Amino acid sequence: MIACTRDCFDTCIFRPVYRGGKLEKLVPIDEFPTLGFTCARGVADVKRLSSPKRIKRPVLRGERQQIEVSWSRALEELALRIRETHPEEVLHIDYDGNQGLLTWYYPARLFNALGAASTDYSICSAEGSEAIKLHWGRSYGAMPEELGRRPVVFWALDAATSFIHGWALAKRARNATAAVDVVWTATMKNVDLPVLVKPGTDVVLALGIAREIILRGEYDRDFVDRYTYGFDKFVKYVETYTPEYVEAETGVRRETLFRLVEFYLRRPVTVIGFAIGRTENGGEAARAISLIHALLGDPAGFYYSNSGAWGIDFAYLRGLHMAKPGRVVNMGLLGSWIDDFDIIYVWNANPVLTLPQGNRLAEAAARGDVFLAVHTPFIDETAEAAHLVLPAPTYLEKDDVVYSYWHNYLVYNTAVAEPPGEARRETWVVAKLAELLGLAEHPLMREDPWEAVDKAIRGAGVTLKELKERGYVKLRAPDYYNFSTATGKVEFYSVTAERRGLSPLPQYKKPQDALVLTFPPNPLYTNSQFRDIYGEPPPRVYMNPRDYVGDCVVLYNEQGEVVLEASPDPSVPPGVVVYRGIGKDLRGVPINAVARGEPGLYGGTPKLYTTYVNVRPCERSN
Ligand SMILES: Nc1nc2c(c(=O)[nH]1)N[C@H]1C(S)=C(S)[C@@H](COP(=O)(O)OP(=O)(O)OC[C@H]3O[C@@H](n4cnc5c(=O)[nH]c(N)nc54)[C@H](O)[C@@H]3O)O[C@H]1N2
Ligand SMILES: Nc1nc2c(c(=O)[nH]1)N[C@H]1C(S)=C(S)[C@@H](COP(=O)(O)OP(=O)(O)OC[C@H]3O[C@@H](n4cnc5c(=O)[nH]c(N)nc54)[C@H](O)[C@@H]3O)O[C@H]1N2
Ligand code: SF4
Ligand SMILES: [Mo]
Repeated sequence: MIACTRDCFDTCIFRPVYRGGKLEKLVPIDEFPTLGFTCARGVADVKRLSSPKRIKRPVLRGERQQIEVSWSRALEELALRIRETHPEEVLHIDYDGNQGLLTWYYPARLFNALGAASTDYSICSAEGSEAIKLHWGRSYGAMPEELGRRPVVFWALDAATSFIHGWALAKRARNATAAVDVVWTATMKNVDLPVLVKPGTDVVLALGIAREIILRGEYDRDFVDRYTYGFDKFVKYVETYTPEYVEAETGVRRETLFRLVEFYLRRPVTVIGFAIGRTENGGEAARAISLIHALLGDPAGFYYSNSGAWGIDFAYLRGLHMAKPGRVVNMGLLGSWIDDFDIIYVWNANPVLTLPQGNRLAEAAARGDVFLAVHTPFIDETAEAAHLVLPAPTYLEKDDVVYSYWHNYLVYNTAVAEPPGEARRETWVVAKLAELLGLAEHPLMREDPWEAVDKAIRGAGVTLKELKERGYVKLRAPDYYNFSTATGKVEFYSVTAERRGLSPLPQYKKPQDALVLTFPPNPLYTNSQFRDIYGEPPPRVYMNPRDYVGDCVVLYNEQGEVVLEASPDPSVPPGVVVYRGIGKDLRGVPINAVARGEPGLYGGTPKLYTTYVNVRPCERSN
């Protein structure tokens, strides 16, 4: 068996099919929750084994030329530079290009043993997770089966595009569905109750729903009495979130609000999109939405990320029980710290394209201000900018252990193909580097990577041996009644937040009255991957006919500007600009050159999806 390791809710499980001893295709298993189907990317991965973008040998780039070098030469070059640099001026950037425990997590051990700097891993879901924890003491929620059992609200999530198995479960069950979004996405167009909100105002809508449930006396008194703290203060607080105020701020009319309230009284699951944490007031919205389920007495009623539900010890894999990064930098603020580093080592991520102002990383590397090394299976923008490129196997070419942030199946991935050329896996590379840096005897590096995995998954109730024998194991559902907050209860009024100097109740700050650039998902790509198969995402934005100023536009703000084709599109409301995918403008500048990097208050996630921009038509030179 082998599970897709992409940064994706579904973590599809496949059975490999060979022909003449060679991998022919991957067949999605019929069992729950893969259900015998997959996406356009899942089927393309076999083709990518021989993608023209594959890297087969280490490459060293000088000012004028690039040469293929041996692994020993490549790693000696890197080690020499690291030895000459203060550890805090060495930064590693890694994210979820491959979710394997050995591929993503374990290699950080080397850098922690060294005392190097790390990012805060905030780009995707941290804001929502930390926000929800302020009230619940945890951020995990509903098990996958629930999506087939109950009505579902997709809040800030185009599930039809980015979460196809969750979407299929809800639709096949023929239960009622609702969605809350700022754009008429595929999901919005295909649910029973679509609710269009103005960007960054979800917290007002959620508190308005809470007020109405309380007013109607429809909350679960028994649950509130036994398991919650601060209900009275919450009741008082939401008083001002009247239907009139909700309509004025969010644009949601009273009748629609009431329909959504009635929808909630049917005890749906809310799938809270990670996206919410990337918006203005996003952490506040995640807090407020999760509290609707406290009113309903339904502690498994929302789903955000289940990563924390399985008991996998990610910190142990990264060696944080023994060593800490010398410094931690926020992913959204790359522009502000890039000059502080001499060496940046990247794996499992494409920060030049995917981080706000990632273009400045490429610029710093081009100026020679930073030495950039990248370990990746494919040439991407970060590898193009790098001084040292190291070839990695894809997930089909190495054994690993893979978990899902949605479903509770842990998978032992057995390699189904041979790595090309001299591609070497991540654990091998950090072991070699450790030798060259004199860290091979450090206890973190001495522990065999597989032993580390075995220990890290014990909390999930399974041993590596058992997992390997069985291929995959269904993990137990977590305890929904264990609230590790300051009061040990679900905190409507968060003492946990108050003790940290944060607001105990969700706050609302009016978003700017400006055009908002946002990023609904593209079905052909997972973040920046699969462009070698499907080409670049079109350098185009979609705008409401009211905002449309011509077929070529410049979007600009204090970060910079991008030049894009534009199309009028009535499924985009006035005031919103949509770009689908993570790509580049007409000149090849990353779209994220204008992205908002300002971090959220709780988990530091950049407010990328509420990027304020100005627009002007392109100047034609003919
Ligand atoms: N096909 C595909 N699937 C993917 C990915 C991909 O790139 N392509 N990426 C994967 C990754 S890394 C992640 S994190 C998840 C992404 O999943 P999420 O980030 O959870 O959600 P998305 O499906 O990308 O949709 C986000 C939605 O939020 C809406 N939105 C923007 N601003 C606001 C706002 O202020 N309020 C509300 N209510 N909605 C708003 C957008 O219009 C969009 O429809 O998907 C994963 N799956
Ligand atoms: N404009 C805009 N920007 C965004 C977003 C958006 O919606 N719009 N979404 C944001 C979100 S939610 C996320 S999660 C981030 C994602 O940001 P990233 O994690 O940087 O994006 P990916 O494209 O998933 O990662 C891709 C890189 O991982 C590498 N990789 C893949 N498999 C392996 C492997 O087995 N080993 C090694 N060593 N490397 C591997 C590949 O080289 C690939 O280029 O982007 C964020 N940025
Ligand atoms: S990208 Fe997502 S839906 Fe597609 S194969 Fe991978 S896990 Fe499945
Ligand atoms: Mo993400």
